[in-house]
Amino acid sequence: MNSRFDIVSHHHGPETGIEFASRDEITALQTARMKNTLRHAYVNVPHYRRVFDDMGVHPDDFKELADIAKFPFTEKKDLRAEYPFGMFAVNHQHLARIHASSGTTGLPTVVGYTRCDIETWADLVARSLRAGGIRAGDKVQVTFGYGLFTGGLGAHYGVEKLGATAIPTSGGMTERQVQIIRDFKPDAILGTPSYMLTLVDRMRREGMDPRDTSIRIGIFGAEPWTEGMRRELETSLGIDATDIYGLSEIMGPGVAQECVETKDGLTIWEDHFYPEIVDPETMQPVPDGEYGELVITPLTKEAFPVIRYRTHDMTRLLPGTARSMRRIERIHNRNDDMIILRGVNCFPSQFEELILEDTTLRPRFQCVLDRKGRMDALTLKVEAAHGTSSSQRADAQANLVKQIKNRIGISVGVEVLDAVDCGEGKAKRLVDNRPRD
Ligand code: DLL
Repeated sequence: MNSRFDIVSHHHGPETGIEFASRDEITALQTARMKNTLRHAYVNVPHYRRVFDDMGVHPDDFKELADIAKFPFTEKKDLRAEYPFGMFAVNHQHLARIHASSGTTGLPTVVGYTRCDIETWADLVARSLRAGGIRAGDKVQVTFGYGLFTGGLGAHYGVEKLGATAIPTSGGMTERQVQIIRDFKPDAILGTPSYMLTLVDRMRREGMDPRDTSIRIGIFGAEPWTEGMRRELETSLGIDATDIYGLSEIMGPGVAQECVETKDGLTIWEDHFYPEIVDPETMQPVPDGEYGELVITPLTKEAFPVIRYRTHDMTRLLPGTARSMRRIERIHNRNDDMIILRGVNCFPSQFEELILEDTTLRPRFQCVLDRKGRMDALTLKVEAAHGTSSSQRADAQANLVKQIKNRIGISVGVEVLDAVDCGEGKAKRLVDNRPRD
């Protein structure tokens, strides 16, 4: 039976299989797979042959994992330059699927999968969902967007592979989502944390107590969120909430997943991904435990091998706990959505923490950057809780301005509004209206 006890029970039994392999076994597997991947990229992707040759490195120069530092990084702009299919390592007749990442600027990044890549991906998502507490036989509502975004279909195939039942609602149509939660009685729900909050709000507006639903497990990701947001979702829904990470250039969801029995960061599935943390200034690898930018080399990709992909996600590597593979700490920020306001660096997640401290505010917010005269100005637009009076809002506004000044050290404008539109999928936290000069 699927009881909460089941989630932790395997803790007491013998632990077998790759998720519990020894460090030596993992290293040996990574080394062998890295060799193949470097050769595959060099032989089948003209970009990699060119950049390896330019740097004077050859796949044969890779003997042990530390040798990866000799090889070039891959940036999003390298993938864009080969738009749409120039980075694919197989012919089109071997492709089972194409996805593209949500275009932040300019062209989307296009990625491809062979049938075997799709199988691997489904296996890793199934493994992730299981680590998050979902079991075969559970009904799982998938609110990630279906389409070119990897979230919906990636999660969906994993749900089916696990032996669970997919309810593919995709994103949006909030009223209908709530009706489906009520009538189909899902055991688990997958989506972005910000959209889950929208669903909670809608349930309340319809007079439902979100704690009364059938949902036991929530697995959320695709955007940064905080421990405060976890607490809010867990208590308002009465669920266990864990974090799922991934990116389209590497695969999609299921690169790393938090284990429900420990909730202490995300286990990166090291049999398929080799993680490094680099100092974003020097681009040199740093030891485990130190913060920096996550760089990932997938080890088994057929259609779309990428070498040392710069994620721009800031985190650190930690030793394994619930699994023997290493963990990454929850990702709060990207080193490219950092806001620098009058010499002070700050991140949207810092505002979220402060907003969550005020019960008259909802953690639905957006940071708008403008240029006022010669100075940049940041305005935080944040949603008021239902039923707050105008004097409560004025107090919340003044208090937040003060808290941000005292604790983050910058002066910002705050607007407390009835509603803030952060988009339907990933919350869009930063709007940059500054003229480019
Ligand atoms: O967001 C894939 C995904 C779908 C992951 C569903 C998890 C669940 P992209 O659209 O390529 O792919 O965006 C990848 O989103 O580099 C991070 O900056 C951010 N991101 C993804 N998951 C998390 C997370 C998908 N759990 C980019 N925490 C990544 C923080 C996340 N940021």
